[in-house]
Amino acid sequence: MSRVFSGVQPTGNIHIGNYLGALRQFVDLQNDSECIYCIVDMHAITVPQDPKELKKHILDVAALYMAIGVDPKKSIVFVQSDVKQHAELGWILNCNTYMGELSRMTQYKQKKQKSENPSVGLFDYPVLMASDILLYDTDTVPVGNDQKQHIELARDIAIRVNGKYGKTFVVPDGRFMKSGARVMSLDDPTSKMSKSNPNEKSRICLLDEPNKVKKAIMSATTDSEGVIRYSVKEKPGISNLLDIYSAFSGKSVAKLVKEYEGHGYGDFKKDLVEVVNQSLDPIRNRYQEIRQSQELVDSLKEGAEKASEIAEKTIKRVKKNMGLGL
Ligand code: AQP
Repeated sequence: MSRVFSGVQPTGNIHIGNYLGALRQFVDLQNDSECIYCIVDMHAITVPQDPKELKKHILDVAALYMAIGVDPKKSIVFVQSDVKQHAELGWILNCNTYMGELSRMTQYKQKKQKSENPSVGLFDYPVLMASDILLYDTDTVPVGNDQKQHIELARDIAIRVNGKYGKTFVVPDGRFMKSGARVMSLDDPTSKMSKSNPNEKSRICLLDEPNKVKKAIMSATTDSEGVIRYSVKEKPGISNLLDIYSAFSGKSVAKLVKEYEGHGYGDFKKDLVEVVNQSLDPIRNRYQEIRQSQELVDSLKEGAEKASEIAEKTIKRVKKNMGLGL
């Protein structure tokens, strides 16, 4: 059985970009793979966090995992900082990664611009991500397109270590969705939808009320041509909405363009509101009950124990191959 690993940061409200790019895959994969899903709180602290908010967001994200259909009986679900081997392997991999490699990471270049005094952790975050993945002998990493460069780095590090010390790590592959791998911002469709955009109308969060979803979609940036056709370059706004519609409805973009021939943006957006709300309804309904339950905390504790067992085996192998410890 192949092994799957992925994680989401507990840094704010999970939006449809996170869902369509990554989370949706988590559910699809758990029937025929051994899945390990993490709430990556140590990644979250690469930028300042309020401790109370962080603690709350950890459980929020865990409850969302379950609400979308991740089943802790089928998959291992846990909080990253509860498994100490992530940090341990992180250090070891730091010593096998080059400054030049990390300096080329586009996400670091973008994020450091938003930070007055970027932390070493922000620079080093892709190495911690490589540790997360390599710790579990992962074959497949379901993520959004924005993580492609980080997956490449994890592969490069694995290949390098295997070359220097003998077979130590499984070399992982990224898994990207055909539709929804890069959902763009509703206010600026040339940049990706993101949790940290100060404009709330730039995104649709999974737990947004139906009316908020409606407002965000109806005010989404389009263009003055008024014709529904797909061209990311010429018409990024309506193309993004077509992608979102396609990802939620399962209809191809070509079919949607045909269906809406002769219709204006208003009709299209109204139908999109319906489609998105219908998909989010069951998630919103399940979420509250799960979030309040003790079972949530219990399954995270159990998940951390199972994850630690696997992680410890990898650490022992790494230390042996590298000549570390007694
Ligand atoms: N816009 C997106 N479209 C498709 N996939 C996306 N992902 C993120 N944004 C989009 C994917 O969601 C997963 C979890 O992401 P994360 O929580 O680790 O952090 P992120 O990529 O930094 O997410 P945000 O929302 O953009 O947060 P900020 O604003 O803090 O930078 C990943 O698999 C990611 O690819």
